[in-house]
Amino acid sequence: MFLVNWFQGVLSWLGLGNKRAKILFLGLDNAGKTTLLHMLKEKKVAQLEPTQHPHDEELTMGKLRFRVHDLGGHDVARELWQDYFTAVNAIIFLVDCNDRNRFGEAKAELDKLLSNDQLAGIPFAILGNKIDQPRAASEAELRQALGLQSYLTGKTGKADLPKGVRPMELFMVSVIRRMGYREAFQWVAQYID
Ligand SMILES: Nc1nc2c(ncn2[C@@H]2O[C@H](COP(=O)(O)OP(=O)(O)OP(=O)(O)O)[C@@H](O)[C@H]2O)c(=O)[nH]1
Ligand SMILES: [Mg+2]
Repeated sequence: MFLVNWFQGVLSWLGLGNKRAKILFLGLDNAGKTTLLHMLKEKKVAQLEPTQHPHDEELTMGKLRFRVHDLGGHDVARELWQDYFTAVNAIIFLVDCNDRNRFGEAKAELDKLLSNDQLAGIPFAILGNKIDQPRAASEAELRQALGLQSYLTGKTGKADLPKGVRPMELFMVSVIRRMGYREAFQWVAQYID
C-alpha cells in the first residue's frame, strides 16, 4: 500500500497520473539514463554500473500503467533499441552536456531515431544532463551541436502542431541535483493520450 501511494505520488508529480505510457530512455552510454530512472524510483542518487541489459520498471494499479525502459547506451547495446519501438509513447533522449567530444556521436544516434519510421510523430524530450558541472554546454550550444534549431516545437503549453509534426523540446537538467527533468516529463505528458 505504501508503494502504491508513493508511486501514485511520483506519477502525479510528473503529470502522468492518469495516463498509460510506454517511455524509452535512450542516449549514449554515460549520459545518465539509469541514474534518472533510479532517481524517479528511489528518489536518491546511486553509483550505478553501465547498463548491460535493458531494465524496465512497470507498475499497474487499476487502469494506470507507467512503464519505463532503460536501455544501455554503449554501441553494442544500441542495437537493441529498435526492439522496443513498438507502441512507444515518448522518447527521453539524454545527452551529457560536458562530453563535447561526443556531441557528434549523440547527434548521429538522435538523427537515426528521428528518421526511424516506427517513431514517426512520437514526442522527443531531449535532456541535456549534468548542468551541475561548471563546464557544461549551455542550452544554446547544445541546441546547435545537436542541430535542433529548426525542429523544436515549444516548451510552454501544448503546441497545436500540424499532423505529422513531431513534438520535440530540449530541457537542461541535472539528475543528481533534481533539476529540470520534472518540466520535461510534464511537457511529455501533454502529448500522451
Ligand atoms: N555530474 C553529474 N553526473 C551525473 C548526473 N547524472 C548522472 N551522472 C553520472 O553519470 C555517470 C553515468 O550515469 P548512468 O546513469 O550510469 O548512465 P547511463 O546513461 O545509464 O549509461 P549506460 O547504462 O552505459 O548507457 C554516473 O557516474 C552518474 O553518477 C548529473 O546530473 N550530474
Ligand atoms: Mg544505464
